[in-house]
Amino acid sequence: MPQQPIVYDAPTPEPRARTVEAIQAEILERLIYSVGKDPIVARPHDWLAATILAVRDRVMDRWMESSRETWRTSHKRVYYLSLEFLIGRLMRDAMSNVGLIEPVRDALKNLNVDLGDLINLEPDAALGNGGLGRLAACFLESMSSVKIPAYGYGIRYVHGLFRQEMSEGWQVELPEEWLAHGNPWEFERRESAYEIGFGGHVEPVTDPDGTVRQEWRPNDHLLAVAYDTPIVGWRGARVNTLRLWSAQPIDPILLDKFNSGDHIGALEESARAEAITRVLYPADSTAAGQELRLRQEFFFSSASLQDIVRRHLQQYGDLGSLPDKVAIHLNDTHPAISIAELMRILVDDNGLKWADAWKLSRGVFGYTNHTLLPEALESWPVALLERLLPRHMQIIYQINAEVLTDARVRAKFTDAQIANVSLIDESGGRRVRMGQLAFVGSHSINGVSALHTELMKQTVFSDLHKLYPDRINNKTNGITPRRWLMQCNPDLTKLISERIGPDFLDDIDLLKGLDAHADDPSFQSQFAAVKQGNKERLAKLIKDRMGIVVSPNALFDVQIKRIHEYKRQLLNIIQAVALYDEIRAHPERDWVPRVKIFAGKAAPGYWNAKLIIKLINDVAKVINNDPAVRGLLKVVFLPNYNVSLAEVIVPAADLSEQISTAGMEASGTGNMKFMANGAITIGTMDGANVEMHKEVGAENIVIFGLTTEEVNEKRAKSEVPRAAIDASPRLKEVLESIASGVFSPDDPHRYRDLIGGLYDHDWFMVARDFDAYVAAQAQVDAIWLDKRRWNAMAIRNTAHVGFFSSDRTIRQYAQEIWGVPVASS
Ligand code: 26V
Repeated sequence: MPQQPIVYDAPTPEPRARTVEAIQAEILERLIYSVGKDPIVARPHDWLAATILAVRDRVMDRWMESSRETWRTSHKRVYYLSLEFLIGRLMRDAMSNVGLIEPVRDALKNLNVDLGDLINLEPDAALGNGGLGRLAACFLESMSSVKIPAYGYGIRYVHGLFRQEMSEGWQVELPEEWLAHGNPWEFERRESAYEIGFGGHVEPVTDPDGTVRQEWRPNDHLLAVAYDTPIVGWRGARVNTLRLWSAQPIDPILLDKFNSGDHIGALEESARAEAITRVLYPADSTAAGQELRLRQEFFFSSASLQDIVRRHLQQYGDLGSLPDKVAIHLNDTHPAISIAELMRILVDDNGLKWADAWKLSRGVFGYTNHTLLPEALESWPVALLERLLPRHMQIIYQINAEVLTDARVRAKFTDAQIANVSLIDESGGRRVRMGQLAFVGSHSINGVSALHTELMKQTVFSDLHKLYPDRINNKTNGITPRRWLMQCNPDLTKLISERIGPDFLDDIDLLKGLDAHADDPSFQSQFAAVKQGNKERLAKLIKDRMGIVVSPNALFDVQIKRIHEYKRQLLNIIQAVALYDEIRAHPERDWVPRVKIFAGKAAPGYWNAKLIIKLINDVAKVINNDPAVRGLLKVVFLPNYNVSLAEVIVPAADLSEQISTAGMEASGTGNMKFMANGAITIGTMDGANVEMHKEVGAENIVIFGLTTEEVNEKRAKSEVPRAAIDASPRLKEVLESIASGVFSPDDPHRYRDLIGGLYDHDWFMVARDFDAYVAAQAQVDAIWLDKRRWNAMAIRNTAHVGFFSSDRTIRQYAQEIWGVPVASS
């Protein structure tokens, strides 16, 4: 039985009025009474805070109603556990989803404040590295939009992803301060605080009935305090909660020490606790294996699990109904320790039998894998887990014993197969493999594109897939069309509405109606005019930030994403150098003017990635200042890539670079954002590009390069790339020029090793895909010169993006993994 009677129909005030006058009055009221500023002296940040508070008020009533409805109806709740939520700005998103942009704009105008200025002032919530974190943010918005009762759980990092600046072309990292002016979106919930333990020992305790329980006695404790942010869906369909945990000491001041005069020592515990949620780890492709990272993972997993179990018991009174009422999703393995923590809560704290607990637990968890890169697969030294989480280590051993027995007895696995499925990696020092833990503890394991899911079955999880063949499934990623089309490209949204009517705003598949207009010259010129306007805006940003003048008439060729060798920014910049050589050698040809635009951050410890940024900047300096180029080619590296910058670049792109080595990009989601905004993709058959090729049709995408099988073959043969280089005089010349210091006269050997790697092993197939890439770029030029063809292709890309809406993805998760009913669109 529920522990407390819950009142569902308590009175609430009337919802806030939405007229311009009411909003204007409230912004003023908030400015004076909540921000504490006289309008005469208020600074832009004060107006921003007041406006956010007024908008937030208009989300509150729906927030409470959403929550009450879930209690009233006993619907199943989804909990999305993610160490990253790369949200970006929230104000425009919230205003747009509840239809407040115009009244707020007018209200502010009456107060002599420009809404656009305020929008640009809001800091990005950059609590994520890249694709995985941004996907979590799109999913939150979609879960609200398709009316799924859901919570996002994560960490309230004081510092999000570092700010990137350039110093003589090198990346430098600076701390990011998104909370410097406070955060009007969040509600601190001091009453929702949980104790989190670390270390100590495990004690067997005999209960009065003679059963023996294991009890974990941690020797180190801290508090997890909840901060809630409302996430409103399209047309206010539902408001869900993003609950981020902040670490705080249990005793903020150690009074003994304080009273004995050791004022600094008295604050030690406070500093130690707060360190856990101070900073986001900035690497997204190498598991750093640091203790603080494991502490972060357990801290947020334990707080979330305690919160979920408390809420469930409060409403339902028993744990047997957990899988019927609760779905917990693990966004990669980062929260995988949750599996052991739930077992501990069920068995040790609540006295369930192991087998019953295991069944409940597996019924609750689902796990998504986001990368197959071996260096990114998390594993923790057994000794570290034993020291930090001794009871969890015991539980992991027990889970492993059962899995291995099953493998040996039922599936007759060989020793090699046993070693593959074991949760313990014995190849080096002994380590716990979090992917294996997440797999065996979940009823569903999914990949993020069709190709990636197949590769999961063939590679890292091949033997686990044999043991449990019905668990792996695919859920191709998606993006929210609200942020990535309607909000970031209002002119295109308006144009589409005028042409096919506004119903696509609620049913994105209706964009297919644009197909019928793709060859219509008048629609083509309107579509191109919108693109031109967006390019002018980006050209201005480039001029303002970099002092580089680019022509909005040139082809905007864009690659924006984390810098990684497998993403092959190197291939792109090498092609730029080849083009530079050609333009100078054949000035008489009909060259298509191009602007190559790059942006992205490198992990601070990833040397080659940082060197690639420097190379792009070195090449840019030479090309942009060479009069022989006559402005036909410009190279721009825009610093500090983030969600807000993407929102300006994506609508202005003509060409979307999705050129990863086949088999290495799990899905990509940037590819989908460009597609929505009418860019043409040049890409390999990798990740979700494969499905884009299918959705948009082969004639509307430019595909090149080795396939996954071909890459594997070449790697297996340890084939040396020298033949490919020798066969391509163009490539040879470019590589020699870069390696010999043509672009780095101040340090001629700077790129010797980077380029040497291409001769040596060329793991990422840069050399072997080069000629195919150049040919594909020539094809792009030819299409560009045929404006009608280009425009038709661009329009068809927008028309066929519907499949890549995260609403579709989320509906599939709901139906096929979480067991949650969803309304169709
Ligand atoms: C791994 C690690 C390793 C430990 C240190 C911190 C850290 C942080 C993140 C990651 C996982 C990164 C995996 C990732 O972002 N994968 C991307 O996921 C996207 C969404 O599914 C997908 O579109 C991209 O192709 C994939 O690279």
